[in-house]
Amino acid sequence: KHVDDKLRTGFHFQPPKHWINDPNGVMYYKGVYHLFYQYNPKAAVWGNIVWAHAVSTDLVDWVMLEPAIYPTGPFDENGCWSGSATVLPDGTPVIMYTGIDVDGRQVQNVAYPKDLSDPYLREWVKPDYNPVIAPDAGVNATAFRDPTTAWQGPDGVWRLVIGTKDNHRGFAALYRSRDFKRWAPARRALHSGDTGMWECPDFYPVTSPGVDGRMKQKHVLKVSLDLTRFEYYTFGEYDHAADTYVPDAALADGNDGLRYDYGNFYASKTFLDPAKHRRVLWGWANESDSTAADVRKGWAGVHAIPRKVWLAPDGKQLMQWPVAEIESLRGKHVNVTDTLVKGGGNYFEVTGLATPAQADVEASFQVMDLDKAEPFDPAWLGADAQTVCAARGADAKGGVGPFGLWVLASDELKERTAVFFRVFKRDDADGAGNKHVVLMCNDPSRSSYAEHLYKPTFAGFIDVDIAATGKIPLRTLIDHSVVESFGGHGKTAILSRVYPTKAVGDKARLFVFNNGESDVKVTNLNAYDMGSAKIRTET
Ligand code: DQQ
Repeated sequence: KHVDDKLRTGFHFQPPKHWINDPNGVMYYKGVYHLFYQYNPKAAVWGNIVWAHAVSTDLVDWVMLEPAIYPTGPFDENGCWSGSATVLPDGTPVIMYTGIDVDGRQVQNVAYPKDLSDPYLREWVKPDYNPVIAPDAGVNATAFRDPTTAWQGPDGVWRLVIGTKDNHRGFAALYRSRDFKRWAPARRALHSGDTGMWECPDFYPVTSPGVDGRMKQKHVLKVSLDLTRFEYYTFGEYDHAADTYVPDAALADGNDGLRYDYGNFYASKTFLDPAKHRRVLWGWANESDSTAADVRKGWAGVHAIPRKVWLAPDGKQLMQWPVAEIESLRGKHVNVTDTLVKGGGNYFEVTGLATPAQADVEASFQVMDLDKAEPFDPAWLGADAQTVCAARGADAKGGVGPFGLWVLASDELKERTAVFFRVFKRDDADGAGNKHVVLMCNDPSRSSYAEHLYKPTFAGFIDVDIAATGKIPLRTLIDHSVVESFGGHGKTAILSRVYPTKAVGDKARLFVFNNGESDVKVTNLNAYDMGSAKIRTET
């Protein structure tokens, strides 16, 4: 069947065709990164779910292998859903995933590599004693899935959590085992929230040198909310002996929680990369086009660029940055320095790139007249950034901002996706905290001539003290139908899917715009053509 590749990505992970969703069981084993993912081998819609498998030595180029886990027994006859890998102390990796069993129940199964000397670990064996965790009485058997990577307590006992719900309450259910085979539920869940089902939980330690110079260790708990299709995380203290997790008091659960990404990003999972001593985050970005369009194109779903994740030195949030390896794809480079964009609706083109539809842009914007910032409407206090941005899109003139990039822009500028900032003054300044509110937005409302597209505005606040720094840094990865942006050196991320009809391939253009009253200076902008990742299918 024909695959329409016009808007396929050049360096974001996607299989040659068909449907893909959650990243699964990501791990590093003997020099090779393994990425498994939810995949439909037959069509560009969700269904027939198996664990497809790809390997890489650099997180950029991939060898696509045959699916590793697919239905074989009564314990997964109706699908092999999400799960995680754990590397045991003797070096053996084990996968635990959710099987949909003959009765439609969600059960947890394990699988081990057939041949540890195969560097690609192509074949996986499921022991006959599966499932290893079945939903007990009192557990909702149709909402009991997505086991995390396991960790070992000081007592040598393994622990993991499974996402579940009880009516409207989501839970990270805790299980324990000595041998990875017999698992027992803990009396108390690790955490819960009044949010509906918790899918794809992830629980892991992060360490960072604090501003006081002392190392801080926290544990992060991330969950994916199936009702709203967004993820949030908290971090706090995990007591290894008592198995209790207490999020830091300042952090909210649910809708007001912190997010890895304020855009199209779901079912994510991290893994520890022992080779580079970092934690790497993978997320899935769904299409925002119709199912019929997905089927016509022959493909659906991409993965976000793998991101390094760490705790901010001030201990207030996580930071993320695209793994350094993708910079190996950078080609021709253009630079703009100290260029003023006057207030009142001005813009200029960044010229000289061969492939502005496949590019990596790093820019720093200096606000010339912060006094022009409009007061932050008290009605917006407590509102999420998205509400504010939807009310004040990229074309709504402001005091400081909107300014930023128009990416994937067509010749006559009718198609364009805006990635921008807006700065407001806070009147509630009681001496504490920043005196300004900085908003980062993604406005795709003009991104395409095509009709009937889902074009949500996405936005997040950035915790920067603009009065002190004067500048806002932005990095945007442009990849045909992906616009993935990082504001404030990785404090706020927004991934968006867009479907231009004219700003396609070498027709796409890149601009800097300023629709605010205050002048803005582009102190430095580096834009790079990006090469394409090499994807080879092993036959
Ligand atoms: N996708 C999987 C589930 C998971 C959901 C099924 C999240 O295991 O809860 O494909 O996107």
